[in-house]
Amino acid sequence: MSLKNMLCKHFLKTTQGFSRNILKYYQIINNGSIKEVRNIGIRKVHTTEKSPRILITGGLGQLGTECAKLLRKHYGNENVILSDIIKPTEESLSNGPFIFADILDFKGLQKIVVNYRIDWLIHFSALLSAVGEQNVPLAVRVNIEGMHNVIELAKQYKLRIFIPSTIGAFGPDSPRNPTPNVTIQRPRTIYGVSKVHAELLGEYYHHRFGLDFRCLRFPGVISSDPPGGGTTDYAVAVFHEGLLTQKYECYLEPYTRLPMMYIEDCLSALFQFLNTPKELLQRRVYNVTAMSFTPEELFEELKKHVPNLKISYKPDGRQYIAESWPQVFDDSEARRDWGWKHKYNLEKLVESMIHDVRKNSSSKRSMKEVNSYV
Ligand code: AKB
Repeated sequence: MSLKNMLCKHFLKTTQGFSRNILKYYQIINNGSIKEVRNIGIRKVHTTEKSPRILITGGLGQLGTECAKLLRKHYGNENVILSDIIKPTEESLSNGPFIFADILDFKGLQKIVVNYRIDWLIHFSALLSAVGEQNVPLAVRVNIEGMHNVIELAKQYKLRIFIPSTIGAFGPDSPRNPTPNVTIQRPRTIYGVSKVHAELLGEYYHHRFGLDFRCLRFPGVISSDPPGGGTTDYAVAVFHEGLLTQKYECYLEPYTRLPMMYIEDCLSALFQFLNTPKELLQRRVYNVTAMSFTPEELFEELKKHVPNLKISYKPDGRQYIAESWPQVFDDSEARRDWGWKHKYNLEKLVESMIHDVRKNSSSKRSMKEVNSYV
């Protein structure tokens, strides 16, 4: 059996345990190219391979805790180390190791990688688009200097490194509907600039030093955990405030179309991509998305469940950011190369969010912050 064939088998083994998604089954054909053969349903499969030890930076942000839960299910609680500089809640401490890690402290990071024998690094630490504009020097430090530290660390210790990018890595000169994987990128926020920088440096380290750098450009991610300082956050805030008070004041215009994705799809993409054999990757940075909608379309869907919901609009600086971003994201390359497939459309997203937010109503304070942009 050729190496490529073995890797593909391993890919199926490791990703089959995940979610009810459908993965594409690939087969290596004679000339060495990879051909999609059929779709398979996913079952739980036990693999005998050693689990990677994974460090998650910025672990207490919107994606970290849920990502850790998912990875711990697959790789064991002790193999996934959540880290941040923020004080953790009881819940964040309950399922596995949590440690202090400052991404601006290179020596401290080295110590963690050595002491915990880290294999993979998932680097979530970043200031998002709206909050980055309010403190550009801090965004430069966290998003750019911090990224320099983790990428150098990954090179030194031969780690697989995942860094999320975003629709915010595009700008007003980019085609907006649809926005392909490779096109003009001239973002106008420091967040976007830092993400293009991460994409390019990661690709460079991959080609120059063989670094296993992987990056997905996410759309707005919608979860019951509050995001912190993004432009797409209205699509989370409306669930919290709408369900609590039956009213919501939106900071974007009703017609502002943006690509979006439910958290489960986001983590599903991340997990599947992290486990894709490198032979299947035609590139190191992929667009992924699930849907696109405007505030008006989201609120109409939500009103089916909350008929008395009152919406008003008061656009602020985030409108300018949103107007420079993709409206529809073309993720056909991810679908073609490693079988990406989303599960949640607008209807399912709204149903799931109502369920999640009702279950977890602890985030009222943070939602106030989401709506206070200067
Ligand atoms: C933001 O709005 O800044 C983020 C993003 C789309 O990257 N949610």
